[in-house]
Amino acid sequence: MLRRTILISLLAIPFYSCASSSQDTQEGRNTDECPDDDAKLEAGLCGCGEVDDSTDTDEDGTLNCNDECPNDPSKTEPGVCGCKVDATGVTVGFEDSRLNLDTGSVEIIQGPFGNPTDSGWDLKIAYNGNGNVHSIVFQNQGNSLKVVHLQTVFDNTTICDATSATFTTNLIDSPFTSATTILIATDQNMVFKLGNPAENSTGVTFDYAALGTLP
Ligand SMILES: [Ca+2]
Ligand SMILES: [Ca+2]
Repeated sequence: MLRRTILISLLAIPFYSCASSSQDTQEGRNTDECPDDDAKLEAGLCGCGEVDDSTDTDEDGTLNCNDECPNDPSKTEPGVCGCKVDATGVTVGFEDSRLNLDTGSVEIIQGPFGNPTDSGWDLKIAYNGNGNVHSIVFQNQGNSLKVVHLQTVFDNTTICDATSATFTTNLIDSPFTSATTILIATDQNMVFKLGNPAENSTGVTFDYAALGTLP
């Protein structure tokens, strides 16, 4: 009698164990890929903790939710040189407008050029009557702004080009041509790029963008 009782007990242990494991699977606890995301049972397109969205703005084959550079078709992560930045167009009159970069954007200050070392502005477009290209970018030396002219494609110019460039606080008396990308570093070492200039009789339209901070 005692031997039969022991045998029944031994058979009973694995039976209850199997029943418990089967119950977990039926409740889905063993198949939930996102145990910390109440809204999803599987990673899906965008991973746990993210709402699935099939948008791919730059059409590089990597969805926005997985693309650290969603507007740069050449990159999916910023790396050392950063993602491509969106540029803004601005039109500046010769000698009658000054630009302020301090707010991270360009603010046009109408009025006389005044003293090149006045505070409150960062650059102006001077007019050179000689040659086919008349625009010359002068940075405000009084604000310790530094400048460099590069023969790079504006859209492809990154903070890495600024890192390896030789800036000067001197005025560069060279025309702002369509083959030129001008970098200006503020006293806070925030670097802006200017490029794609198009002149008319009263001023120049160009693109600009903030690239980031020099190390
Ligand atoms: Ca993309
Ligand atoms: Ca991308």
